[in-house]
Amino acid sequence: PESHDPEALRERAARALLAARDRTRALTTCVDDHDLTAQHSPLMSPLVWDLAHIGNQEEQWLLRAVGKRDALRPDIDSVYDAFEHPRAERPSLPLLPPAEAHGYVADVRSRVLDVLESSPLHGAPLLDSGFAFGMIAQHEQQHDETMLITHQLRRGPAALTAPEPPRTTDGPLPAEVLVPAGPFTMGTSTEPWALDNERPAHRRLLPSFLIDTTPVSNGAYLDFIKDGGYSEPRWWTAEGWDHIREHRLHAPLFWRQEGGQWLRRRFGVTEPVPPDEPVLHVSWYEADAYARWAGRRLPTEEEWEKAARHDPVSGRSRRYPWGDETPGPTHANLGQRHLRPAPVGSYPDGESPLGIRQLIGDVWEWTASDFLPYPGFAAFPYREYSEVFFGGPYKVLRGGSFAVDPVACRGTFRNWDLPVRRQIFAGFRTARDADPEGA
Ligand code: AVJ
Ligand code: FE
Repeated sequence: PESHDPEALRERAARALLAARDRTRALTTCVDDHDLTAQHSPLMSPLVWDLAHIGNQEEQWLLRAVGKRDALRPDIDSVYDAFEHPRAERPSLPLLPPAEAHGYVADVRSRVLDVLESSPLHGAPLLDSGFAFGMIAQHEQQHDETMLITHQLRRGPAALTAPEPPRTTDGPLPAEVLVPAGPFTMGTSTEPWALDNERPAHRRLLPSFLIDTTPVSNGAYLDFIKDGGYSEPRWWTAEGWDHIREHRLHAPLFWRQEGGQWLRRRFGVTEPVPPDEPVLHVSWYEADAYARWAGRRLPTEEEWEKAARHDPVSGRSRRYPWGDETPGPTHANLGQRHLRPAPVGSYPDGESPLGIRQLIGDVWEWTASDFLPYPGFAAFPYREYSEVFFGGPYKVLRGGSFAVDPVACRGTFRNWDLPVRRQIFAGFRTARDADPEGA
């Protein structure tokens, strides 16, 4: 589907970089300098760290590695190295003040656009199809999601607003869908901007399974809460149980109960919990416990990707549930167009061939799987993107949230986080094995 014409590639890269910068600017100009330099949660960096880190990664990869230009600010590399400094200590680093950080990223960008004009877009893995430019646009968009998480954690009046997602639900849907047994192709070797952990394409054989047609809703999750789910150890893994006891968790993050009503805070506004929205801000432990309570389980990463990509007619794996077409506004809730997930059952145009909805967009979906390399994995272009996380305590999330840009979202895209994480825009759907004879 992608053009190999260098001018079209340049255009695509420039547009992706520009879209990311528009988003970054919106997220870093809607609050004052105090809010940009403050640490809103020890789990997050100050917004101004993310801002200059975006520019520093762009300088390192596009100016220095691709453009072979002299370093602009080698003196700040270490301050913006995520591995050198954990998030909690970033406020005490000698960060560029907001005006300097804005100036730095703009300066890097104008030089990078110059590099893009003259850079060959083939002949080396970093250059092929403009990979490095796509990687850096995705990196910026990933930090834009991180910054949106910081905005959600920030106390005080709303700094961001967006229109409500459209109501595109169209009547009752079956609760679950049978995905027949058989092989499918997982991962990709052809998607030009796919990151190293999505590669290479390889065959997987899966038994039949059933998977929820939509993400689990707040209403369904409330049934789990009301049924005493948080005080019943049998629904929880031992670690999950210890974790909710130690931290006294009894509902998703940002929820509170007042006079018998459940309320939740969302970007500075408190509102009743909407029952038909996908549940958000639950940890892997909570998702796993809910599934067990419901007599089900989380889907594996393989099951999720087969549900999202496998076309039973052609036998081919597609880029998205709806086909190969780039996500548009009727396919999925992506790109921070809306600041919440759409009601469960929305986006009929985005459904999979088997009728599974909202696999892409709305909420990241926890899977049962640990974050591991595919057979034939090769770290590219740096070990710290994926490789150093393999085999750690991380669980895989799939599908992307309303905060994810289409450039960083596809049927093969893999995200990962610790099983305790709740501030990320994560929900889940459930699955179960098919009955042996019914399948
Ligand atoms: C893939 C979302 C887990 O934010 O930690 C950003 C993406 N890597 N900068 C993260 C990333 C380097 C990464 N996640
Ligand atoms: Fe980063």
